[in-house]
Amino acid sequence: QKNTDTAFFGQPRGLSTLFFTEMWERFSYYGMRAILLFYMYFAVTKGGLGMDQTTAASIMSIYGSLVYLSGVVGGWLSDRVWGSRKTVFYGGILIMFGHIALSLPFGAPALYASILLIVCGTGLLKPNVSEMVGSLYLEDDKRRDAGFSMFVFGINLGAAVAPWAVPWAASGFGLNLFGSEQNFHAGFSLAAIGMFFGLLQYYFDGKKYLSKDSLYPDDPIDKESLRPIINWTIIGLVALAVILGLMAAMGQLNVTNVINLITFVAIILPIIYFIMMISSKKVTKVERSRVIAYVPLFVAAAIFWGIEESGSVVLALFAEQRTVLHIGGWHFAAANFQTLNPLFIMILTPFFVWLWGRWKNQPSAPGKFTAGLIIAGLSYVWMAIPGMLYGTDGRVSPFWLVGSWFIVEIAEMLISPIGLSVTTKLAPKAFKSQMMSMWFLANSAGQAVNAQIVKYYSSATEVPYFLAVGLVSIVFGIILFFFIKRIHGLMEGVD
Ligand code: LEU
Repeated sequence: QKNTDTAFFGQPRGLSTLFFTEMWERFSYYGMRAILLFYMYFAVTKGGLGMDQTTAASIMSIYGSLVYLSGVVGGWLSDRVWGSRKTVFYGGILIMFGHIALSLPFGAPALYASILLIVCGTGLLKPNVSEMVGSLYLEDDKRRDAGFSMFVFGINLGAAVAPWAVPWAASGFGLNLFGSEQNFHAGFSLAAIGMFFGLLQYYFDGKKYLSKDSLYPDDPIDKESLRPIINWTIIGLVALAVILGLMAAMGQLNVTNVINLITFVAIILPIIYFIMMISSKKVTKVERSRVIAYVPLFVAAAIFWGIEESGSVVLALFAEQRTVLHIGGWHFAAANFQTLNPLFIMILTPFFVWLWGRWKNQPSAPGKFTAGLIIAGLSYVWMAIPGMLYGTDGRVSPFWLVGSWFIVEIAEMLISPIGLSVTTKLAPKAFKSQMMSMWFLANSAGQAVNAQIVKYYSSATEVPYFLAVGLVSIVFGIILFFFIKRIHGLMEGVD
């Protein structure tokens, strides 16, 4: 049974359940990420783990990559085994325990356990909570787009509040609980509590307001099809164990090599998906053309997300090491800057909704992607300026960061919502949910590349780093420009 009720600001009541679930989940995720980088590389005397900065930066990126890579499995489990309602709930539980692990003083082992739990948990929760938003509406319900906009607002609300709340907890709630030092575990506890609120609300309200359909898989798997999948899973796990075992035997089982391995998987997986879809017999000629059109958009999205997601790594390092944090009587934590990304999204979204609603001959999706890539590149070129003007030894105004985030969020407006909707429209019938996973895989691939390149970032190298990465994005944007018409043609009528 579908909802026609209008109890939540004109939207079905179930939207409020999903809104708050995702708000709290994102609160916990982005709150944790805001302090995690510093927790990893700060000295032990300052409450950190004392890792070297390049390893910490690389872990941040590969972690981000894995979180969206695991959605492939999460989406499948929901479609074929558990149904979305349970899958989301299990995911939330794993995420909460992931944050609890970090709230305990168990150092690096707790860190790796937490990463594992949150990667699995987010893979179960994130794609399926979005999928449930879509299924609140009947096919022709005109409220769907507005519903998604509200949902995305919830995401960013959680993401914007967390970089204030979590560092505040880590610093002792302004009560000087931990002296002048930080207690990162207190911060991670707040993330765990946030996810707990999300779960509580999801469980009780979900029972009342979410449809019974969501309790069952859409396309339940039968015993026969299950067997080969179990076999392949076992083969995969054995292969993984063999690879890790070989690495260990050769004395090569270390963080760097595990990161390299994951980078490889995150890049190869979408390539396999593309080959599979393009060569599948279930895909019609028109659909095949659309998938081919999606390839350059995917690459563009990966480059964009690479820059966007580096905000919690590269720009976070810049905030900590190169920015004046005392302004007037105020002292900011470097982690607070993470609020700027979601804040600008909330500010800019209404303007762009208005713009797309009014602009008659607006550019096609490839056109918007072109502009997005060039603008994202400019947000990096912008960050090269302070180093060029004042050198890289001292500290500069935080407005450089504010400016960079503002610019990159304009790019996000041109790529994120547009990409999401074009992904659904270009999806072949037989690969609907896989295409949705592809959208997250673009982010995952971008962050996997980041895990390799952030190693070259430091204050000393910031100018060439920002220029080089920024130019790659701009140059790719320019190349895309010359193919806009061709790609649009391949899209076969999709705008
Ligand atoms: N900022 C987005 C979120 O957390 C990123 C996603 C679209 C990959 O939801």
